[in-house]
Amino acid sequence: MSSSVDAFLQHVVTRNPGEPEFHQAVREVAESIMPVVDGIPAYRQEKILERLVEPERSISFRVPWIDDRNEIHVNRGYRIEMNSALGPYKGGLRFHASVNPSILKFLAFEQVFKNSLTTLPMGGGKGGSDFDPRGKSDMEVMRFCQSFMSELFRHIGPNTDVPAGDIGVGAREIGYLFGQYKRLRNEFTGVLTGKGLGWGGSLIRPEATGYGAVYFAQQMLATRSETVEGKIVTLSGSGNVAQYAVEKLIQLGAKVITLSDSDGTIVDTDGIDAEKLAVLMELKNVKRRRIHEYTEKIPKAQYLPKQRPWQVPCQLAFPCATQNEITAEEALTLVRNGCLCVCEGANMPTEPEGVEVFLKAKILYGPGKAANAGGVATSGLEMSQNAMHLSWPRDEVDTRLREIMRAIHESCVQYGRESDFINYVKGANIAGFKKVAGAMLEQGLV
Ligand code: NDP
Ligand code: 2IT
Repeated sequence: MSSSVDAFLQHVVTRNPGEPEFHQAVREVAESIMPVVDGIPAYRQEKILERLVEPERSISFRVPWIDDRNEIHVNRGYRIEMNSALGPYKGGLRFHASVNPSILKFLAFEQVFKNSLTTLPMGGGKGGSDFDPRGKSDMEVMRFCQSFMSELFRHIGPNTDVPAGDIGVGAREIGYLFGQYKRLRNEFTGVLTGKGLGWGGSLIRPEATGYGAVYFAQQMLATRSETVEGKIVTLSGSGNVAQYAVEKLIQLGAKVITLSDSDGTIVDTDGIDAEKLAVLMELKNVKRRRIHEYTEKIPKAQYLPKQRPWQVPCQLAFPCATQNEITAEEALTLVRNGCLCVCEGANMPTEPEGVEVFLKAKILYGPGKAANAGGVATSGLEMSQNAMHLSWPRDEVDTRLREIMRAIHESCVQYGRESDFINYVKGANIAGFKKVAGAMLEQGLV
């Protein structure tokens, strides 16, 4: 690593102690972009890097709520407004027991570059709470969302900051959050994305992250004259991103053989077909149950408690659960088993040493900020439709999503091409950075 990367990281670690995920995300970007920064004096003079790692605004608040037994709970709510050089802050809300400032800052930081890659006018932000939605009733979730929005509403708006879903925040939560915002502000605006289709949501938004990741994999595979068709796929997670990645992979003729949650993995060597996917969706989205129950409906599938899917041999791997879910050892296992493409539906799912393994093996490795940008891109399309007070047909949104993923891939190739392979990490970081940095220079010292 260059001494300027070392020195910069030292600065970031000293200013942000105890935030390992944030340090990890900054390190990866800094390693890619430092040669660019070193080559342009204005970036140094204007302290572009130092400004990029300092959120424009960090909001933290108390979220008290009452459960069904009339017991009071107190959670923490956050919104990190990271960078607005390219547009209003944009990024999801995560409700998960593990949520803390480090995780949200890493996600907000990644979001800045991801949103830049989409070419749509969106800055970067992220928020959420350490509230654990698991096992909560609809009424408890509603009361929590109402309390959360009772503070958040004063910080957001359709031209200021536009939250959306992430882990633990889907259509149900967006509905409750929107209802409370509308009530407090007395206005019906596109302040959140991922809304219901009947009240301002966009067709394809639920599908967009998973579909987009598969479109990105298609682009990567095409550089080696390969396709998705006929490939054996392992995939982690079983939520929004995982479900629609599976749907698209099935449509394209791939054989997906795993799914997981934080308790374990199911392996279905016959392949998950459309019918089994419908079973999974009912299980997860309607009944809100755990993945091991898949084996009750499909007895031939095997459940591996406490295990992740990566020891199961595959040609394509789609991590779609959470950060740091592929270690260096697991990355080595994937490569040794013949995996030719890892496409990240989740944010930062591969540990840095695992990324090294993929880059060294020169497999097709699509980092999250490029590969999963289809979700936020389609949120951007939802914002456009809301601003115009109209809605585009499904095919039109899907065509735009495909084109955005193709263009992101092209940017990665432009900035990531090395003598004998495409380094998508470098490509995504440099392409994302250049646009944000350019806008920051033009907007002066803010
Ligand atoms: P969901 O809440 O719908 O699903 C999350 C899935 O990941 C669940 O299967 C969950 O299992 C699993 N998971 C969550 N936390 C952990 C953990 N600590 N360890 C193991 N498994 C875990 O979320 P999404 O599908 O929306 O998000 C998945 C990933 O995709 C996240 O990294 C998110 O940031 C990223 N992403 C999401 C986008 C979106 O539009 N929704 C856009 C771009 C990226 P369990 O039920 O056991 O917690
Ligand atoms: O990580 C992400 O890009 C998201 N959770 C989606 C954000 C959005 O605003 O749609």
